[in-house]
Amino acid sequence: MLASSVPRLLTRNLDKYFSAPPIRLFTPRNLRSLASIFRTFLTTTAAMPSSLVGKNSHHLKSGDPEPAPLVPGAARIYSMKFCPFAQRALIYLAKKGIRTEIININLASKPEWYFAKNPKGTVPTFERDGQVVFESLIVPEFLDGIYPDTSIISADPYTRAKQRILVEQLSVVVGGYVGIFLALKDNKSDDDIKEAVGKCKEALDECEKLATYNAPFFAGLEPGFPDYMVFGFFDRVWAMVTGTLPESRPTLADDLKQFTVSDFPGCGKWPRLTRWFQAMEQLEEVKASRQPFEIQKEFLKTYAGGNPEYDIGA
Ligand SMILES: N[C@@H](CCC(=O)N[C@@H](CS)C(=O)NCC(=O)O)C(=O)O
Repeated sequence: MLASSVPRLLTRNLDKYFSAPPIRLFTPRNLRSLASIFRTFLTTTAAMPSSLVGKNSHHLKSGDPEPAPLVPGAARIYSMKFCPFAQRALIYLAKKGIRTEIININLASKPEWYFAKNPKGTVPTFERDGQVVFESLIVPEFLDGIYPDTSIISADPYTRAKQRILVEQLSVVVGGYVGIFLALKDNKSDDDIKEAVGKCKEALDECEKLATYNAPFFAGLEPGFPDYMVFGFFDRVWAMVTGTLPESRPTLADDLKQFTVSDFPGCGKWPRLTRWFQAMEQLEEVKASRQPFEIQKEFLKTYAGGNPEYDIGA
């Protein structure tokens, strides 16, 4: 009885199945959705680090041919592995998940064709669909304009203005680390270097006042434009005062003990900045833009020695 009812049940269900209206896969709506998924796949990726392709590619130099033209919609950034200005754009592109080809440029021997894209010969320069934009504070604005779905710059004029002011104020650290760098490069005396380190500490003191305990980031509870624009500068201070300098001038150990590698710049003197730096280091977009400490440190040494090795660690 039971055995005979099984085939009947099956046939009934099969009948139901075959009498159902056919599933139409290739409707115009489905095709549109598929095209959109495919487009998204081509231009963005969910895993942020992989949206940047060629971060450690060889730096192109004078005499090297220009890379092949881009296909429509594809993005490219001209960069240098250790440039904090280029890092602004890399963090931004990674955060927005824009699949971007990185072409590294040897800044000590620039390829001739590069000046046609950027007459100043600086990095970063962004390129897409024949449009070429340089200057590290203008590139992010352009990126938000052409990829508005992932806009980072605030739409509120007051917030935007305040954040730009913060970027200006925090950029004081550039003078801090460049001062030390130049003193090393010119093989200045320990006293001169101590003075440069003192100025760098003053710059960090100023930045410490700008950070708050209310929020981990300069933009608030979430990282934003000011955080992304200045991280590279602090990253260089970190490599300089906790790596390159102590190794080059062990005699300065006392002057450098406030800085620590593990909690940069150092909780004792700059607790808010330290919290900020540590929060930034955890972000995928920051990881995607960054070079490891050892490599940064070694690069700065070659740079201060007058022979920058851009391909170090590649
Ligand atoms: N104002 C430029 C500065 C960029 C800049 O100075 N980048 C450095 C590398 S970190 C550079 O390209 N230097 C090459 C040169 O000046 O010839 C920007 O914000 O994009």
